[in-house]
Amino acid sequence: MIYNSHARGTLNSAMKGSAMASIHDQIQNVINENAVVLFMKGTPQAPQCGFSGQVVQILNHLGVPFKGVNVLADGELREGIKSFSNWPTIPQLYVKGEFVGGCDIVREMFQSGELTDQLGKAGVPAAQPARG
Ligand SMILES: N[C@@H](CCC(=O)N[C@@H](CS)C(=O)NCC(=O)O)C(=O)O
Repeated sequence: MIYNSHARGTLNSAMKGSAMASIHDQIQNVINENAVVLFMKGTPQAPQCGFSGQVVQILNHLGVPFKGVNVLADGELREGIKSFSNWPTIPQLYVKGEFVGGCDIVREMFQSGELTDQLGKAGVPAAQPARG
């Protein structure tokens, strides 16, 4: 009985590990295939959280095409993106496969002009300057 329960626990945790690996693979594929990816709550057209909405507004203001990934559509994705990035919250912005940050970081980088610079260096020119 004790042995069986231990075996079941081991199997469950192995299954959880493999589901997480699969989610991480899916996340890696999305960020490989799209220069700018925003993991967010809701969609770019209808954000379901103010923090996600702010990052959408900034990217739209800069004229940056991006892929929005709605983490509310999938609980495993919502947790998987946190462990993938080692970042506890959503939204999360990726540019050319690199984690940029969440709402606070993106907003600060936008205000300083650093976001436009980083996008330009990554070959994703913004349509409008950050200041002006
Ligand atoms: N200070 C954060 C704000 C984002 C935040 O606090 N997000 C929360 C509430 S939307 C979150 O993702 N919590 C974990 C969860 O909902 O799974 C940032 O700069 O991005």
